[in-house]
Amino acid sequence: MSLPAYKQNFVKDCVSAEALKFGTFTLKSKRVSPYFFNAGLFHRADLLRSISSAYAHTLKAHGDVNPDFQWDILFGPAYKGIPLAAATVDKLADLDMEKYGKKSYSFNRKEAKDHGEGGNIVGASLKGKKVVIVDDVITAGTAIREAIDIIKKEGGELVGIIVAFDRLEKAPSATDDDGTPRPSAIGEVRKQYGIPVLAILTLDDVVEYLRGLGSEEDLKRLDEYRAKYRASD
Ligand code: OMP
Repeated sequence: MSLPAYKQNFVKDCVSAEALKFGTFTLKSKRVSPYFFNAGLFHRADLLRSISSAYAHTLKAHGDVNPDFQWDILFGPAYKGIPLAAATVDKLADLDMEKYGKKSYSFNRKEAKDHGEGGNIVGASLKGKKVVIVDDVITAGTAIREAIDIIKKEGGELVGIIVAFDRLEKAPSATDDDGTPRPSAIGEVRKQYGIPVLAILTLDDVVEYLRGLGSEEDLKRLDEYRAKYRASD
């Protein structure tokens, strides 16, 4: 099975920008990973276009086969999510102006503002609106749960989440190495909120892309890591 063109383009750009690196990396969870995805490197104009159009294609592809997936606002949690949400609504409008031209973006302030227009949200008000969160990576789920709380507090309805990369690994815990199957933080969020959590790329996509292209050694280490930490859903 080959990857759709938008995934192939994105994974190529990830590798050339070194946003996807192979080696030895210690994660926030203290796991030692043979690869790391760093969405912060997509700051150059051509790369911002690449990641935002990949988010846009992923959202559109999901919406095309799930007509019930209706939303009003892309919410980019401060700070990393801010440019991603803004650039992605722009790309969606390029893909289909009629369908997406009136969609909005918004984001939270990290510091509450008590003068001028006040409020903690910049961009579209979330009140009574259907909201999709745009984020980079979810590993333990700490950051995404903060964003979910903000949306609830502002009176929005969370209808979906999109991330750039799904590592497909079980949520970190003290019993990490005992071989017990556990869901990923993404799987837990899907179940708890009953919403789709979409990803442009997953670890499986990367392994598929690298077969025949990447180094045998990188692939072997990825396979071993995948087998050890693979989430049960
Ligand atoms: P949590 O879901 O709160 O653990 O947040 C995910 C965080 O994991 C990101 O914000 C990064 O700091 C970090 N991360 C990556 O960005 N890329 C990876 O490939 C792996 C991690 C990680 O440390 O797990």
